[in-house]
Amino acid sequence: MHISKFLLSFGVLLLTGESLAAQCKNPPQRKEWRQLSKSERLDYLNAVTCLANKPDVTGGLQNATNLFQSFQATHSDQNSAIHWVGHFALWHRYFTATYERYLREVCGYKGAQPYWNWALDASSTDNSSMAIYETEIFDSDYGFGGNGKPFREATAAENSFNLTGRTGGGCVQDGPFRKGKFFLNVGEPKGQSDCLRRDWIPWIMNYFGRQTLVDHVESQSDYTSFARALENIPNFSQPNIHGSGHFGVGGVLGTLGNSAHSPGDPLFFLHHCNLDRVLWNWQQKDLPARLHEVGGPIEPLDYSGQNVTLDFKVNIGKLAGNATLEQLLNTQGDVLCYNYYSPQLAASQDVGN
Ligand SMILES: *[C@@H]1O[C@H](CO)[C@@H](O)[C@H](O)[C@H]1NC(C)=O
Ligand SMILES: *[C@@H]1O[C@H](CO)[C@@H](O)[C@H](O)[C@H]1NC(C)=O
Ligand SMILES: *[C@@H]1O[C@H](CO)[C@@H](O)[C@H](O)[C@H]1NC(C)=O
Ligand SMILES: *[C@@H]1O[C@H](CO)[C@@H](O)[C@H](O)[C@H]1NC(C)=O
Ligand SMILES: *[C@@H]1O[C@H](CO)[C@@H](O)[C@H](O)[C@H]1NC(C)=O
Ligand SMILES: *[C@@H]1O[C@H](CO)[C@@H](O)[C@H](O)[C@H]1NC(C)=O
Ligand SMILES: [Cu+2]
Repeated sequence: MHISKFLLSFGVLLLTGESLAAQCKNPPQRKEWRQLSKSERLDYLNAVTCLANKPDVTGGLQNATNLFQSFQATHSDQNSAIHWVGHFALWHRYFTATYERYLREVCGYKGAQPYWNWALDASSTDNSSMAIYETEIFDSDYGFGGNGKPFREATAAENSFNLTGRTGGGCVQDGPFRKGKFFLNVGEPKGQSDCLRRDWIPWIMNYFGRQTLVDHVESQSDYTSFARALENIPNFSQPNIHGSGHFGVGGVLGTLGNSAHSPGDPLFFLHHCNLDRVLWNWQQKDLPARLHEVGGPIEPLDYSGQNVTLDFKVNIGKLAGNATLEQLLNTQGDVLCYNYYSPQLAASQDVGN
């Protein structure tokens, strides 16, 4: 504080530009989708549509044609290096926070990245419950639209895990991201695009999205076991909360169920924001120690090999600069700037003011 006053008084603001920008003031307060007013929901949805109308920044990576697709392509490009690794949660934290920053800085969105807390509606007693899909998340006017229609059979090659209980597979037909209005070019031949697809699988949504499973992840005693509980194993023989939104919504033929191209469904960012909140909750249980702890394999599933360390760098391609895991552990540091809204936090801030 003294230093910046000193520099300001000599008029060398330029020199301090970097450190001034590094301060996190008034972090956006992230809320659950249902905590937003209807007009805030529209502001968010309009900002996503705005991103999809801005130019791509990746140089056409994977045939991306707009800024929304720049994110999808960047994830797709790194798919084989960012899952079942120690940096999984923090790579996706950085990715989601950068999306939030672009919504605000490029598209004038004033709010924070919202999250989707599926555990609020997941049934622990009825795998076939459709309650989650009847929430305002999937609203046509103030949400992300519904299932993909019509139902389409999946071939054996498409459904390599033999998942049962699929309900969709076609294009999303309603809402702001419906067929004819929203286009996905990543992974398609140049000049061609696909629609956003969904393929709801109720048992995965309910069984993988349960609060007891969230509690299990948040109760892990160290980062390495947290990371492992979050992703679990890459098949469907055991549940994992990361899989809930991906396969409960994207199933076998839907965009969100495609491990490389999943950020093509705008719901990806609400799902991953919720997983990030789970990490944040876990960190809050033992701050400041958990601002300085990472672990888990550098190579996917390589549990006997090298582990990530605090100075391990991740990159999100052309979207932003590289960052260390230690920088990404702090949501209000020199790289990230956001917070999770809680009534308790708001109350204490009111008292403070
Ligand atoms: C839901 O499905 C899973 C996987 O088949 C099963 O293990 C679990 O017991 C089911 N839960 C309920 C409440 O039926
Ligand atoms: C799916 O079914 C096929 C054909 O029955 C079988 O060969 C394959 O091993 C099954 N895959 C899984 C992951 O169960
Ligand atoms: C991009 O388009 C080209 C030309 O149609 C095609 O050969 C290529 O496979 C596409 N790239 C991806 C990642 O799908
Ligand atoms: C699922 O993965 C686990 C751990 O990698 C493995 O032990 C198990 O056999 C797999 N199950 C199926 C059905 O492939
Ligand atoms: C990586 O971490 C695991 C779990 O803590 C540990 O068992 C393993 O020895 C570590 N690997 C190396 C090379 O240190
Ligand atoms: C960021 O990391 C990537 C991948 O390791 C590397 O190719 C690139 O040069 C780095 N960029 C900067 C600015 O350090
Ligand atoms: Cu991912």
